[in-house]
Amino acid sequence: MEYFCIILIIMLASARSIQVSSKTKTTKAPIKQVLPTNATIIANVTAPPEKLAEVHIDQHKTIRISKGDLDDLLDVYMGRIAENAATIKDKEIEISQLQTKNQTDDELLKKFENLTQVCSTQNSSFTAAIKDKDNKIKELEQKVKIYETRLKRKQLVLTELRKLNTSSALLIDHFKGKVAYFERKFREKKDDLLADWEAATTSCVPFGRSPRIHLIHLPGFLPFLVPCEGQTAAGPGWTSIQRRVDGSVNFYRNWDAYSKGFGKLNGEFWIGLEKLYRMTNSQPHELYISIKRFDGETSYAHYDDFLIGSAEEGYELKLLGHYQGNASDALRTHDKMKFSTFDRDNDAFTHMNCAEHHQGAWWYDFCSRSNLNGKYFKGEVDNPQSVYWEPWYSFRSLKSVQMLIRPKSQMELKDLPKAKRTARNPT
Ligand SMILES: *[C@@H]1O[C@H](CO)[C@@H](O)[C@H](O)[C@H]1NC(C)=O
Ligand SMILES: *[C@@H]1O[C@H](CO)[C@@H](O)[C@H](O)[C@H]1NC(C)=O
Ligand SMILES: *[C@@H]1O[C@H](CO)[C@@H](O)[C@H](O)[C@H]1NC(C)=O
Ligand SMILES: *[C@@H]1O[C@H](CO)[C@@H](O)[C@H](O)[C@H]1NC(C)=O
Ligand SMILES: *[C@@H]1O[C@H](CO)[C@@H](O)[C@H](O)[C@H]1NC(C)=O
Ligand SMILES: *[C@@H]1O[C@H](CO)[C@@H](O)[C@H](O)[C@H]1NC(C)=O
Ligand SMILES: CC(=O)N[C@H]1CO[C@H](CO)[C@@H](O)[C@@H]1O
Repeated sequence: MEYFCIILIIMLASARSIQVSSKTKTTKAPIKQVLPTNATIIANVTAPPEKLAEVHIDQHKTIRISKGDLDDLLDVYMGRIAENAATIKDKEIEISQLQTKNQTDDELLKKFENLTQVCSTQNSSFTAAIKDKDNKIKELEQKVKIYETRLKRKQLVLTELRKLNTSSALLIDHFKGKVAYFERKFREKKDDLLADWEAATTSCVPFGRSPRIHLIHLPGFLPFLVPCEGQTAAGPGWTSIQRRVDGSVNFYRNWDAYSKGFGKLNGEFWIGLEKLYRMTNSQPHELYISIKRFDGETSYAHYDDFLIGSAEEGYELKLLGHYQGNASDALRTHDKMKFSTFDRDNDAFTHMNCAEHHQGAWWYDFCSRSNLNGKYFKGEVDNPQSVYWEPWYSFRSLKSVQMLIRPKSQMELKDLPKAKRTARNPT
């Protein structure tokens, strides 16, 4: 160090043009101001000064330097200078590099800023997107909740339905049972009906004393119901064809009604002329009429033949047979007469409607000695419109009447009353 300082002093003293670049930064600026900062100039320093130099270290010491010494020193010094110049160059490069770096830093900063901006833009867009997604998630969650509630409700409904289903299944079982029951019943009933149908006979004879309503089946004619009568004085196997008991049924009816029949089979009724025609034509029949006054007296009229003509024949009373009884033969005058109603005047009178006159319907001739389809009076009256049997009780109203028929052949076989009658007849 000491040696370097000495060189410096020499240089300053001997040649002012020689520039010295110190390694310290403090000396750099003043040198720069004086000398151009170019290493090439420094190279020119190589030119040695002509005179020798004397260096006074202090008052007592003086160092004499020879030219040769100086040259050596100069060599060393020049080497140092070159080194320094190289260093400076390095520094300059470094600085310019730094400057470029500053520039690149700027760019980087800008880029960073740009990036930041881009990032923040992206961030905000991402944030927005996230918010959107969040909202959508919330929406979905709400929807899920709604669906959950709906599902719960559906499950409840399903449970209810299952319950209902089981109860319906029970009901169905119940109804199946019922259906089976009714099917069985129907089969039984059907069998009954079929049995009835097959057993249906042409008269009440097979039912004997059974006083029930039975089915009668005549060839070529639809089966029909009739009240069988087996418990009167007339004996068993009779078919009731007309009954008057209380006036509950109106008997003042037209031809059609008398043809078809009307009333109630277990009360007052008229069986119908068409049926009478069919029955009495299927086989020979007998007729038994029983009548009763309001005072309780009874009587009967029995005819061993009874045949009614067809509708074309006006349901004519074609056969009446022999009379037998204690009511007297009031029907005889009506033998061979056609039936008459107020709207079908078949009577013997040309200027009189007997049905109208007697308020009934009958085999009227010059009107009538009997009027069993006449007007019913609830008490005894003397009235030609009433239900009367004139030879027995004049035109006085009767309390009850019943007309019965029975196939004759059956009578021969098991007719008990006939035996009695024949026994009683002589008396
Ligand atoms: C330094 O010297 C070189 C040639 O040696 C020259 O090209 C350059 O311009 C000089 N620089 C200055 C600042 O004088
Ligand atoms: C670096 O750049 C900034 C701004 O761009 C500038 O102010 C500064 O002087 C520069 N530094 C150098 C060493 O060039
Ligand atoms: C920032 O980046 C965008 C897109 O990457 C580009 O268009 C724009 O020029 C950039 N700005 C700067 C200052 O680098
Ligand atoms: C992104 O944006 C959100 C909200 O806008 C903000 O809180 C967050 O700091 C931002 N992040 C960055 C890295 O910019
Ligand atoms: C309803 O009941 C029937 C018969 O019991 C059964 O077969 C069916 O699966 C049931 N349905 C439901 C939805 O439970
Ligand atoms: C007619 O005969 C029946 C039966 O024999 C008898 O019950 C009735 O009292 C008799 N009536 C008269 C009026 O003789
Ligand atoms: C390299 C260089 O610049 N050399 C110069 C040194 O100084 C002399 C004069 O003193 C110039 O002639 C050289 O060109």
